[in-house]
Amino acid sequence: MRILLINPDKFKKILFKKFSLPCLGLGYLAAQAERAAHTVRILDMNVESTSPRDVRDILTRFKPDLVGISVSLFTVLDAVAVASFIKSIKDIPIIVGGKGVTYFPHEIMVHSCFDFGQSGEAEHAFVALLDVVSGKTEAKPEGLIYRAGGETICHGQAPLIQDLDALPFPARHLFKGDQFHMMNRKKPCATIVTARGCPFQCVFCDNGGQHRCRSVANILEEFKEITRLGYQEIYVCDDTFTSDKQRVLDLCRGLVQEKIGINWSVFSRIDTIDGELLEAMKEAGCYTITFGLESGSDKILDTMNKGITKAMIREKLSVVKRFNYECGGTFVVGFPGETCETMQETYDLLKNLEIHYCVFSYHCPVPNSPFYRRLPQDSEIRKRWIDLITLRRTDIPIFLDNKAQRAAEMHYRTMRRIFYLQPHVLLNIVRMMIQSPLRMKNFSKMGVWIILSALLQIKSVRGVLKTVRSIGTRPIVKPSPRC
Ligand code: B12
Ligand code: SF4
Repeated sequence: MRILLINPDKFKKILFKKFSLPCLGLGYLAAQAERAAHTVRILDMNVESTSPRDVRDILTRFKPDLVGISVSLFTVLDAVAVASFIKSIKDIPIIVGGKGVTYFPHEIMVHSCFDFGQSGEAEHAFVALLDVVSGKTEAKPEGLIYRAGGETICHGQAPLIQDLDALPFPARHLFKGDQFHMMNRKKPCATIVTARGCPFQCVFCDNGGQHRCRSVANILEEFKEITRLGYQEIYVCDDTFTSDKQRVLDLCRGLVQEKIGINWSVFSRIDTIDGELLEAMKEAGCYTITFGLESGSDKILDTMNKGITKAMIREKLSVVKRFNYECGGTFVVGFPGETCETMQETYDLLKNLEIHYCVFSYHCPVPNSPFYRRLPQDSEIRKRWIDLITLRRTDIPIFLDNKAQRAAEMHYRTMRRIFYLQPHVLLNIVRMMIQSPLRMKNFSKMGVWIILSALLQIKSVRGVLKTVRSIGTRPIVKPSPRC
């Protein structure tokens, strides 16, 4: 069969090349389908310029017998738009998969443009489903979602894949465009997953538990393949790369012995690193580590079940500094239970924090996280997610009321300002830019974009003057509306 796999986004012509990482999930499905002798094309609308006419052209030229669409919790609207457009041109079966389907199998099927859904990690199930659609077999794979007699039927739960080594490597030859992210020194950048799930259980995260690791030999093979394909960097997508120290030490030893010589970046937790590990990773090519720091308040860290403390953050970051890594931290904004005191503790931590960049994200009560699982069945948050998936509303259910939203937004802006307006942070950013022409270009583009979008939001000349004046005079720490 000829299969078109789509990572949906808005229909648009991309004027400036933007950064985005390859969609590994589709790469894995494509590899599995190619192994079963199917022909695959991947359309990543996040990376490729895609107008409706482009989709029409692909349908005419590639002539797919079937379309597979990846639906995250945040892309239902785009997925429905592209699926409906395809259906209006050609009546071919459309299968959806991804987290939006796994968490809301019944709700996603209210959209009649989708013929089948497949929940969970779908490498095996997808190929089995292709056999069902092509009429080779009637045996339905576990996790299949379909309609019969006006009802949506979920055929059990797709099991998690235990033997990750048995999977073919993602079909990277099908990825198009220069794929890279904001912090890359070089491009193109490949992504890799060396383990799925995570051994920890932070309450705001749906990736905790069900941790499965690939063998070191298998990962080394993929590093070699990526280098052979001409990629210049690797972004390791594991949730907590360093959770098994011995595995990482063995991998680093292998990378050095085999002289693979490619730079890579990882996500980690500060309680899983030490000097020995950091030294081995540096020697093996790792140069950026992003840690989930989340908050400067021990009380909030405890409520999050994060298993780290403010003192631990400072102590471990000073060890990281010794090895000269580029180091980032992620923070959660607006976690339930925040008070003026806990926010102030985070502001205090952000001052003189030994890291190069921070990423701040609003707390999002994602389905399947421990936080979400504790909500009552009839909670407003659950209802709002269902409204999002069925497109009765299109706003992501982060805030339930305006007061909480205003407080979180103020907290967000204050954190960003405190961290990024420190001279040593600005100096570090300049150093990071100087190290790489690619970064210089990206950071400048980002700067122009921020200024342009800020200007577009200001409706009058008076507004412009007021904004410019306030940048100079606003106190760095502003009390939130809740205080
Ligand atoms: C790389 C990455 C990105 C890349 C590429 C995204 C992509 N489409 O692959 C970029 C930079 C674009 C990105 C953007 C965002 N990301 Co992101 N990203 C990741 C990361 C690090 C790895 C994803 C990955 O490759 N997983 C491995 C593959 C094998 O798994 P998979 O994609 O789920 O695919 C499997 C199944 O879902 C299924 N499947 C998937 N598609 C399909 C389609 C069909 C037809 C079928 C049958 C099956 C199927 O089968 C696949 C193989 O088993 C994850 C963290 C993680 N470790 O997962 C975060 C993560 C997925 N991202 C996250 C977030 C929040 C975002 C953003 C919202 C960030 C933002 N504020 O903009 C956006 C949203 C983008 C979007 N379109 O949804 C969250 C999602 C939280 C949640 N519960 O939904 C995660 C889990 C990080 C985290 N811990 O918070 N991201
Ligand atoms: S936040 Fe990170 S460490 Fe915590 S459960 Fe999720 S992936 Fe694991």
